[in-house]
Amino acid sequence: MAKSDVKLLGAWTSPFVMRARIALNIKSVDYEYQEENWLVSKSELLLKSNPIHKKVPVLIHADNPICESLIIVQYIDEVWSSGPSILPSDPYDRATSRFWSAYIDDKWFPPMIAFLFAQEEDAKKAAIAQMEESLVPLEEAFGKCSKGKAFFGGDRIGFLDIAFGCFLGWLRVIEKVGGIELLNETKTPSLLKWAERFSSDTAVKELIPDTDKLAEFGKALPEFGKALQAKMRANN
Ligand SMILES: N[C@@H](CCC(=O)N[C@@H](CS)C(=O)NCC(=O)O)C(=O)O
Repeated sequence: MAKSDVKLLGAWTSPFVMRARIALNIKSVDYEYQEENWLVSKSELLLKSNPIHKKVPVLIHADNPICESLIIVQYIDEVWSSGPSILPSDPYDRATSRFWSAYIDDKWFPPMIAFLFAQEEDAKKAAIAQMEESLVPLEEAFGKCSKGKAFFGGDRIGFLDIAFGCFLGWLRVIEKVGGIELLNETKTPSLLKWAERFSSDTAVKELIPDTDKLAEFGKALPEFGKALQAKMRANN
């Protein structure tokens, strides 16, 4: 596949974009990468390729846009079947992976983004409590999905590893600025060790942004959240 046939519209701060990039790395796909500054302005190509949500990532393959990170990962897995599989081969394991990936987006991501957008200490505290709560079932799911192996996906990184591991950069920022340990020996010992393994995997390690650089970017988010809320109120 020629490089020009595959293009990814992304943003270095986006965990969702990282999902697509890890999947492309696992399959050794050569691709063109276009960085979008989604906080400030969006390219014509992004608006044309994802007119519904206007969000990154968008994978453009042979001129066809594919949107939504988990759909992109599944697409990559199906199209580049020569590399290692990302989704489990067993239908029940596949269904379980999809269930937990939806759980991550429904239960982990909302308090994570609420913390980053929060302006008040109380809102931050509430978000931390919700993040901690959401990690407990995930620790248990790791035991079941990994079947005693290194990753959710078994011996190597799979769908669920990508779905949750993409958030480790922001998780570390929250741990640092919040002075907390979201992953710890007491409540999430398996996830704590898994996070180390995941972050040092060759398909991943160059993609996780530096914690301080990401934290610096994070400082703009509460202001952005305010503007976003004002825009939503104006539209109602
Ligand atoms: N559910 C989407 C979420 C993607 C998303 O939220 N992308 C953010 C960057 S992290 C974005 O492009 N935001 C632009 C906006 O909200 O206008 C996915 O999984 O791809």
